[in-house]
Amino acid sequence: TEGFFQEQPRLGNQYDEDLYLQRLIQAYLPAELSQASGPTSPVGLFRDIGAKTVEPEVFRWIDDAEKNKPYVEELATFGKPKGVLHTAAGWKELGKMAAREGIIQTAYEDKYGPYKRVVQFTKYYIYCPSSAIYTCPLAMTDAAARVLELQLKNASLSATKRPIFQDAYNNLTTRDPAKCWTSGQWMTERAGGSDVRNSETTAFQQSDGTYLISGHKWFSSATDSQMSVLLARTPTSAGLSCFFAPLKNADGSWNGVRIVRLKDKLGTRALPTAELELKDMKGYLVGEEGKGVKYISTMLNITRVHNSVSSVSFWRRGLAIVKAFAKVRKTQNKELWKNPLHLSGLAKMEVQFRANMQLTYFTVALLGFDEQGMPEKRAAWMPKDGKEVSLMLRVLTPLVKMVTAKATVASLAECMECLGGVGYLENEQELNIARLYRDANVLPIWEGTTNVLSVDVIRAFTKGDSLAALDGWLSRVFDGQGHNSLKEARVVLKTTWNDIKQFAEKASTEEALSKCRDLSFGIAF
Ligand code: MFK
Ligand code: FAD
Repeated sequence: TEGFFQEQPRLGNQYDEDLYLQRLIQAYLPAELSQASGPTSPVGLFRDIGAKTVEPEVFRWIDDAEKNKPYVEELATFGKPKGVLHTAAGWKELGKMAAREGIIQTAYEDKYGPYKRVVQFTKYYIYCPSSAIYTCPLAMTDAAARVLELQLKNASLSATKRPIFQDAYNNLTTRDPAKCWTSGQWMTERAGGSDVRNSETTAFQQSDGTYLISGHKWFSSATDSQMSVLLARTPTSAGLSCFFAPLKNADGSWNGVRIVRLKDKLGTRALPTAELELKDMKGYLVGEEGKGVKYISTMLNITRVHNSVSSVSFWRRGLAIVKAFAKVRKTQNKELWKNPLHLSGLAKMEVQFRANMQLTYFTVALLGFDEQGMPEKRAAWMPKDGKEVSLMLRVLTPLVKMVTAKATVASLAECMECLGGVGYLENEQELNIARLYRDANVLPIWEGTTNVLSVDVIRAFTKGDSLAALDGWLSRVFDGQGHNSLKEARVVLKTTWNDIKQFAEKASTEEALSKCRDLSFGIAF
C-alpha cells in the first residue's frame, strides 16, 4: 500500500484517438458522408462505437467470455445424450452488441450504396478488438448472407429452397438481437484444410430434393450458430458440392450434428471451436453439384477481408495501449514517449501499421464497388471500371489477408515488449495485449495459411486477366509521379513484376511455386 504505484494508462474513444483511421475515412468516403458529423452520420456512429467499445461493461463481458470457456453438457441426469453447448453470458452480450450496432447488417441495408463496405468495416474495425473474437462468427455470418443473397438473386432458384434461403438470409441480416443468427463455415476435415479435395463427408439426395449429409468436420468455430455453409461430396460428381444446413431442428434438437469435442486452443478462448460428427444432417444444395469450391469461394473471399480488418484492428489496439502507457510511464524521470529510442520504435510501427491499413481499406473499398457497382464520382486513383475492380480484388483479397496477419502477429509481440514485464501479463482487459496476441496467432492460419494464399495470389495472376488489370492500374496511378519516397518501392515492384510475368509463363514448375511467398510479399511492399 506504500511506495510507487504506476498511474493507470487509459484508452480514450477509439475513433477520436485513431487519427489515421480518420484520414482514411476522408479518403475513402465521399464528402457528403465523411464530413457530416451528426449522431446518425457515419462519423457519428463510428464515434459512438468508439466510446462504447472501451466502456468498463464491455471489458467485463470480454473477461467473462474468456474466463468462462465454452463447454458441452454431454449427458442428462439419467444418462440420455444431451450435447448442450454452453457459452458465457459475456460472449452472448458481445454478440447482441454487434447486432444492435449493425456490425454486419450495415452491409445489407440500403443506405451507403457502393460505400457500404467502408462504413460497415469501419464499425467492425472499431468493435473487433473488444469482441473476444465474436468477429469470427460475424465474419462467417456476413459471408453466408452474401452466398444466400446471390442465390436469391438467381431467378431459377427452386420454389422449395427460396423461402428457406430467404428466411435464413433475413435472420442473418436483422439487427434484432433476439432474432439474429450467425453462421458456421465447414470446410476443414482431418485429411486437410488447405487441400480439401480428399474430403470424406458425403451427401445423398432424397426424393424431396434435400440431402442427407454425413461425415466428420475437424474444425467448426461458430458451433453456437444457427446454420452452416459446408462442403460435401455427392455420389454423382467428382468435385465437392456446397450446402446450406440449419444446425438445429424446429424442436431444438440437433440436425444430425454431434459435438465430438471442443478444441483446447492457445487463444480465441471464448469461441466454441469444435470437432463435429455429422450423421444424416438435412441440407440444401447451394448452386450446382460438383462446383462447391467455387460457391464457397464467395464466402472465403469475404471472410478473408474480415481477417485483414481484424488484423489491423488488433494491431491498432496494441498501439493504442502502448501509446497510453508511454504517456504515463516514466524512465529516467521523463515520460517514455519523450525517450527518442522508444519513440522511434513506436514511429516505425506506426508507419508499418499505416501501410497495412491502406492496403486493407483499399481492398474493402473495392469489395464495396464489386458488390454495389462503381460510384459515379470517384478519385483518380480508384480503378477505372467494375471489371478492373473485380480482377484486382481477386488478387488483393488473399494478398492482403496474408500480409496483414503476419505483420500483426510480429507487431503485437513488439507491443508487449513496449509495456515491459506488464506486457507479458494477463492484465485487465482494457490493457490486455496478451489476449490480443494469443488471438492474433490464429489470423495467419485460418482462412488459408500464408503459403496457400501466396499460391492463390500467383494463381489468380496467372489464370485470368488480373496481371494486366493491376499492371494497368499501377501505371495509370503511379507513372509520371516523381515522388522520391516512391522510388524504392517502384524498383522493388518492377523487379517483382518481371518475376511474376516470367512466372506466368512457367507457372507449373516447382521452381516457380517455391517463389510464390517471396513474390507475394514483394507485391504487397
Ligand atoms: C476474426 C477473423 C475473421 C475470419 C474468421 C474465420 C473463421 C475460421 C473459418 C475457417 O478457417 S474456414 C476454412 C478456411 N479454409 C480455407 O481457407 C481453405 C484454404 N485452401 C484454399 O483456399 C484452396 O486454394 C482451395 C480449398 C480453394 C483449393 O481447392 P481446390 O478444390 O483445389 O480448388 P481449385 O481447383 O483450385 O478451384 C476450384 C474453383 O474455385 C476454380 O474455379 P473454376 O472451376 O471456374 O476453374 C477456382 O478458380 C475457384 N477458386 C478457388 N479459390 C478461389 C476461387 N475463386 C475465387 N476466389 C478464390 N479464392
Ligand atoms: P494443412 O493444410 O495440413 O497445412 C499444414 C502446413 O502445410 C501449413 O503450414 C501450410 O501452409 C502448408 N501447406 C499446405 N498446402 C500447401 C501448399 N499447397 N503449398 C505450400 N504449403 C502448403 N476450418 C473450417 O472449415 N471451419 C472453421 O470454422 C474453422 N475454424 C478454425 C478455428 C481455429 C481456431 C483454427 C486453428 C482453425 C480453424 N479452421 C476452420 C481450420 C483452418 O481453416 C485450417 O486449420 C487451415 O485452413 C489449415 O489447414 P490444416 O490445418 O489442414 O493444415
